[in-house]
Formats: sequence, structure tokens, C-alpha cells
Amino acid sequence: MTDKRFYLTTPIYYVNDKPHIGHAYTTLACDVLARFKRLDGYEVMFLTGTDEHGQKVEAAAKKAAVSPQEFTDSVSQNFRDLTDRMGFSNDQFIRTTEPRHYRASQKIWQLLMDRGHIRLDKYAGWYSVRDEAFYTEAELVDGMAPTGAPVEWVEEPSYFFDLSNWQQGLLDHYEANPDFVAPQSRFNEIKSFVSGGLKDLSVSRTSFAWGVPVPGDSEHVMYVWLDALTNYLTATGWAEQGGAAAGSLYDRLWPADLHMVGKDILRFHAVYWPAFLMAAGLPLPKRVFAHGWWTNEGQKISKSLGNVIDPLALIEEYGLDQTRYFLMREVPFGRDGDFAKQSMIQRINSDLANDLGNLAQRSLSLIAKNLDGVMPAFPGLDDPADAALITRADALLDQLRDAMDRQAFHEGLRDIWEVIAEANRYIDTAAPWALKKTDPARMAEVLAVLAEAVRQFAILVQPFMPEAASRLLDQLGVAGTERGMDQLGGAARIKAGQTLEKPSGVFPRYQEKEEG
Ligand code: ME8
Repeated sequence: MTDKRFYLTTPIYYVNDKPHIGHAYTTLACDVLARFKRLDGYEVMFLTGTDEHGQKVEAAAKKAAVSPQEFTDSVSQNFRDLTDRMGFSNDQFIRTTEPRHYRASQKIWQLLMDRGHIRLDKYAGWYSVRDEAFYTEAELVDGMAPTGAPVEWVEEPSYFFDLSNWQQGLLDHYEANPDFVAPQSRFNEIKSFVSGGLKDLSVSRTSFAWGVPVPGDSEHVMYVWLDALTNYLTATGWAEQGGAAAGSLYDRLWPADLHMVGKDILRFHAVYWPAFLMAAGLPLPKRVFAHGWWTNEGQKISKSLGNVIDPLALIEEYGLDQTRYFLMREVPFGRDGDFAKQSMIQRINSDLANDLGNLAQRSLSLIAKNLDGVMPAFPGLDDPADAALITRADALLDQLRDAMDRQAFHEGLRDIWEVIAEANRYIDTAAPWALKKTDPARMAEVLAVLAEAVRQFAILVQPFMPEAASRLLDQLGVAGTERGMDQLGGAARIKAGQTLEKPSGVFPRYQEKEEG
């Protein structure tokens, strides 16, 4: 067992709807990071799942004329299916309707109660079922939630969490942990929200029943966000093992290294969740990253506009690795971005088919044709052009590590593609196809340098495009045990003398279908 550990989470998704690009995007970002960390020698726990309680889900079940449990069973399965189809490598898939999650939610409630942070009172105010959030009169815009969601007036007995007492504690934590929330602009918004003062938070409801029962008061169910946020603890076995001897899963994993969320739910993760945890006397997660939102060809995505993007349709049309690459490369992670078909095609044909695909295919087929498919020996780097390319390739691992630790996925890929461009210039200048007759020894050196560069690119892109990378590594004769990040940075090189399999392109061009 390693002491390099990394615990990362996606939000758990509401089961009121089909999975869409937003869900796929958040989970994909975590998948890429989880794969990178595993390849970089970490013990990783990657958690995703479904958020199954609350009024929104109860209403969706009623509309479908089935019980909430039947409804959540079936919709939760859609999210699991998406996980499989996208090749996500999550270690657990949690459902908030599981008994272990009831245990954890009730345990945190009890802790908050015992420590004097929850009291019974009465709530009178606005509630948005779509957002599952409470709003003050002052926050409403034209009678709607600031998100544009409808609100309803709610008046009912409710337990309250003493959020107002945590303003200073939160601000101190932000001050002491400048990387707690990213991107920085969003962190600033959170700080100014908390600086503006916090009101106690209603944490139970009596007007519907689809939730975790409040311990000791069966009239109430827990506010869905208190229940939902606790999933991150549930999955560590906290209810069963919290405070247990060193070495328990909880002990190894908590606090989480990263909660990945969309920008719309940052406040719940960067304000309420840390306040709950501080009040319960538990350590806080190390970082919360809020990513941006996708539009579709410039338009806001909405069911009413009928322009929701189905991630499964994207995979079908463009291919899984291509879709994964596009989503991670096109938009600086953390910013909003636009999904445009032409940009997708451009990325597939230019970055993948031309830049990386052709480079690999040209290099490998020259080895096949001119060297009988036998991997040449890696040269001493006396030639300045060889040295320049390999030095840049060797530096990529540290660059990628740094980008990954900042969740700057687009930068990681950009850095790799800069060296791919360099390798393309190298092959054009060295022109190994012309050396066969004039200088076969030099040709073998050039092809070895190219094969080494491609080996490194293939290892580096595994977290983003696992299938294509694995096919490329197969063609380069790289053993399954030699695909980790520890094989980079000059620690290993191509192995001379192996006979390679016949190469075939791994990044096909996208052909637009003829209309009609
Ligand atoms: O919020 N582009 O669940 P959810 C990018 N259950 N991301 C988008 C998007 C878009 N167009 N639309 C939505 C919940 N998202 C809670 C979480 S966690 C303890 C509980 C993202 O199903 C959005 O930002 O509404 C959010 O991260 C997720 O998809 C949707 O979550």
C-alpha cells in the first residue's frame, strides 16, 4: 500500500432526469484525474453516484406514476449505464437510498444536534424545488429564484443549523487555505458571499416524506442537501469506521482531496458543507473545483429549447476517445464553453488524426517497411535535433503533473500537443523516408527518436483517451506493466530488438455524412 492517496468525488446526480452532457462532463474530468493519479502511483478512490431524495425527485416519480423507490431505481440505472458507456473508472457508485447512507446522514445529524448546532423552529420563506434551495425575498428576481427557477412560499416547522455562527470560521479557513476553492474568481465570489453575513439554514422539511428521517422526530425528513453532501463521507465507511483505528478506509481517505462540482452548486460545497463539517468536528476537504457550463452552438442548454446534448449520442457520432478529448481540450477548465459541431470535427481531424495519428502512423509504418518491423536502438543524443525533441518530451511529465494538480486539463493537453508539433517538424526535417538509401544508420536513429517520442505521448494521453492510447502502446510493443508515469521523464526508453505488430491508424478522420 502506498501513502500517496487521492480521494476525489463528482457531485451525485439528481435522478429526476436523463443524464446529459453536464453530468458526463463533471464525471469525465474526475475520470481523467483519477486515471492520471493511478498511473502516477497513487491509491485512488473515485466516487460518483446519484442523489435520490427531495421534493424534485418525489415530484418526478409522481409524474411517472410510480413509487419514488421504483423511480429512483430505474433512473439511477441510467447513470450507471452512462458510467459504463463513457468508460469511467469510478471505484464506487453511491446511491443515497442505500442503508449505509442513511446511517451516515443520521450520524452527522446526531453529531450536529449533540454539539448544539441544530434547533427546532419554524421556516417561513421561499423555496425552489428545481434548485432544492431556500431563497430570501431580497434574492428573488421578478418573483423567481436568481437562477430563474420558480419558487414557492413555504411555512412549516423546521430544524435549523446555526450557519450564522460559522462566518468567521469559514473566512479564517479560506484565508489559511488559498487553494481551497478554484478557480480564483469563484473563490472570490464565495468569500464575498460569506463576508456579507450568513443566516441560519433550514435543514429539515415536514411537507413531504421522501428523504432521510430526522433521528428522534419522524415528522421531519432531512433537507436533501445535508443528506446529499454527506455521501462523500458515507462512501469512506465513516458511519461504521469513523474514529476507528488507523488504517480503516475512512482513516485512509478522509479528508477528500477534491470535490469536483459545477459552478451552480459551489455554494453548497464551499460554504454549507465545510460549515457542517466544522460543526461536526470533522476535517474539511482539501479543495473544491467549480467548472463552467456548456452551451450548444451558442445557446443555453435547456429542455424547453430541445437542445439538450446526449453524451451517448456524441460517443456514437464521434467516438468515445474523441469526445473525451474534445471536452477536455476545447474549453479552459473552469470557464464556460460552447459545444459546436465544427469545433469538434476540427479537433478530431486536426489534433488527433493529423497531428498525433499521422505522426504515429508514419513513424511506425517506416519501422515496419524499412526495418522489418524491428524496433531500432535508442541513440545517444549527440544529434542536437534528437536531443532537443527528447528533452522536451522528457519535460512533459512534470508539466502534466502540475496541470493536473490545478485541474488545468486543457493546459496539460496543450503542452503535450506543442511537443507533438515539434515532433512533426522533426520528422519533416529529418525526412527518414529519404535516408533509407543514403544513410540507413541515421534513418534508424531518427525512427528510434520518433518511436520514443510517440511512446511518451501515448503514455501521457492515457488518462484522456484510454482506448486509443492503449492500442498505440500495443503497437509500440510496450508491456502493460510499463505504461505508468514512472516510465517517463527519461526513466525508460523504447526497447530495441522487439518485433512490432503491423501498425494501423488509431485516430480516423471524421467524414461528414452526405445530406439526404
Ligand atoms: O446539483 N454544462 O445534481 P444535478 C456543464 N444533486 N455542467 C452542467 C450543465 C451544463 N450545461 N448542466 C448541469 C445536483 N451541469 C445535486 C448535487 S452533490 C452533493 C449534489 C452540471 O443532477 C451541474 O453544474 O443537478 C452539476 O454539477 C451537475 O451537472 C448536475 O447535477
